[in-house]
Amino acid sequence: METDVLAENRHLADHNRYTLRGAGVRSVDVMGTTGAGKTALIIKLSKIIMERGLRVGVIAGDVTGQDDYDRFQEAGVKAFNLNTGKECHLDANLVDKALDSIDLLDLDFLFVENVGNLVCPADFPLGTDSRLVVISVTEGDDMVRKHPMIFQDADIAVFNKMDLAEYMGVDVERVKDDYRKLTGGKDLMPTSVRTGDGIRELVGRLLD
Ligand SMILES: Nc1nc2c(ncn2[C@@H]2O[C@H](COP(=O)(O)OP(=O)(O)OP(=O)(O)O)[C@@H](O)[C@H]2O)c(=O)[nH]1
Ligand SMILES: [Mg+2]
Repeated sequence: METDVLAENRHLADHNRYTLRGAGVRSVDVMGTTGAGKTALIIKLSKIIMERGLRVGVIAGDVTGQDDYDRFQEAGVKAFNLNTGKECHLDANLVDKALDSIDLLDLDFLFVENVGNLVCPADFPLGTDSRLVVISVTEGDDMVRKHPMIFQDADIAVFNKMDLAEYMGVDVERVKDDYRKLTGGKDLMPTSVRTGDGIRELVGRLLD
């Protein structure tokens, strides 16, 4: 039963990938802990990407409500609201339906903000070109050790709220080291949406 659901999701993810690439839209699934700064980070990245002349859109995924959708719209980022009802993750079927109502020829880059947690989204690829996972120093320094699956699956991992690291007493090097060991040498990307540190490097990774 579970295998069927995951296989069906993978099939629909392939379909979404085909749709997005066919329309010339680059896309990234933004996963991460609740409150790690996914919305704030996407707004910051979108502004820089838009300054470079690309047209950006965001699917704002949440269990319920439109708080993040409103924030994107207020920040001038074209957004589409997507509620899961009670599920703790987006899936390829929900994204497929959302893509039906989006004029993809009007976009060059699409962010998909997933529901905030490090467990459920891991098993459900959406068909985006890449997957990004965001954690922040306010969750402590053991997130990579506790949730290896999502970090193994993601292409890029971001450690946000670096401006607060000192106050939180977080051992940043330990987290970087955990991630390096888990992924066979990949570098965790430290960022601060507040100060802007690490943001341009991240844009570079997303657009390269
Ligand atoms: N100090 C500091 N605060 C940040 C940073 N990034 C985000 N925040 C704040 O953290 C809070 C949560 O940020 P959001 O962008 O809503 O986080 P989120 O991951 O989208 O949260 P959910 O969608 O609810 O899972 C907000 O008050 C942000 O202003 C940062 O780099 N430094
Ligand atoms: Mg959010």
